[in-house]
Amino acid sequence: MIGYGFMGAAHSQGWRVAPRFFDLPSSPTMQVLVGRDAEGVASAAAKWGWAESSTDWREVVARDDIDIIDIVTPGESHAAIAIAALEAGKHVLCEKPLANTVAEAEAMAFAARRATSAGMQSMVGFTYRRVPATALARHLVASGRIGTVRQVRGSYLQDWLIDAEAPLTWRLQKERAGSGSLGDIGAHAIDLAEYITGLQLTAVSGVLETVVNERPLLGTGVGLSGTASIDRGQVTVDDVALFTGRFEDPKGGAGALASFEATRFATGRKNSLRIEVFGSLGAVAFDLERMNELEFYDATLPPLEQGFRTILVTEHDHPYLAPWWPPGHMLGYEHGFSNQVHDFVNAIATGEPPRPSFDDGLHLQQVLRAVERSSESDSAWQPVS
Ligand code: SOE
Repeated sequence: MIGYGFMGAAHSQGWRVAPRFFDLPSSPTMQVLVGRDAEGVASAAAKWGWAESSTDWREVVARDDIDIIDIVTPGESHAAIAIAALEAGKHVLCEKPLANTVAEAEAMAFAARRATSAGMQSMVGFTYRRVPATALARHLVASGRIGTVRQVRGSYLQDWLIDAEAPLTWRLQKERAGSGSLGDIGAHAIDLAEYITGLQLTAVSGVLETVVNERPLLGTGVGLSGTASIDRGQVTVDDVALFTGRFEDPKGGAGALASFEATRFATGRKNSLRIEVFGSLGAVAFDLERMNELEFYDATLPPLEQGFRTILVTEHDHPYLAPWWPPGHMLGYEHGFSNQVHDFVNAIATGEPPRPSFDDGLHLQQVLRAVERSSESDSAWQPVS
């Protein structure tokens, strides 16, 4: 695994726990954790259960005893690492969003297509597809229980940047993260809306806004001038992304409209990823802050009985639940990462390319670019291409 930040901790838990709950066709070994700071990565490796640590990802990617490369670094290094790993014959799991630009995503998708033909699997880490309630929502839509999709709402609301003095971390720097709320959390809302509806966005219109334009640099207690001033840096990404989208229409019509919000300034909303899909026969609604529940509305019931009802998605018939707990005992944020390991290791064993693929990641990158282009052109509609 390359990287050892927040996703390093989450993915490590997935690799460590999945083999102990799922009957995997082969059991992954947590061999090497890679990071830039030798001391930091060695202590993380010991803490999370990796056999070795290294500061040289190129050396690790070239090793014959390594089969899988899991990339959990900021977006700036996804392309270099993923392409080198695929060309070295490794299976690759890469965190979202796939890349910082469409050009990088195109190169990664090209390398992945070539590697797939050689039996190497690659997947993008949109783990909210691995939450039982979202997989159930997809099943209900795919089986026609809400009829034709008429309208979709997607939002991802957080509030960790409300404090204007919160430091300038890598997520606030375009050259490191590619974009701000749009690609970091808006990407999840887009991917989940497309996953649940089974439809792809074809055009978008939106606006991006940076609310706080400069922040204290990390770790600056004394300014460069030697005084006790705090060095400050420019925020070069969006804080708020608001956009509408048009879905494809399999029947050749106009396609359903969607509205999306992604923000780190929604005071009080800590991690509220919400998707609502409204259809001709019903609706489904999911909120990550209530991740074991799915709201379902069945408009085919007798009028007196109609109303949103809450499905507690903890039955063993529900996706991913069987290896975990008895009904009603709930799953958490971390289970999505073990469910992801299950899906990826099975894809490697069966040779069946997993979703989301790098091509799915490229499409998503094109949606992000279309929103950026729209915001730069007075919110004019832009095609996703
Ligand atoms: C942002 O704070 C963040 O960590 C995203 O980067 C993750 O993708 C999301 O799952 C949780 O919030």
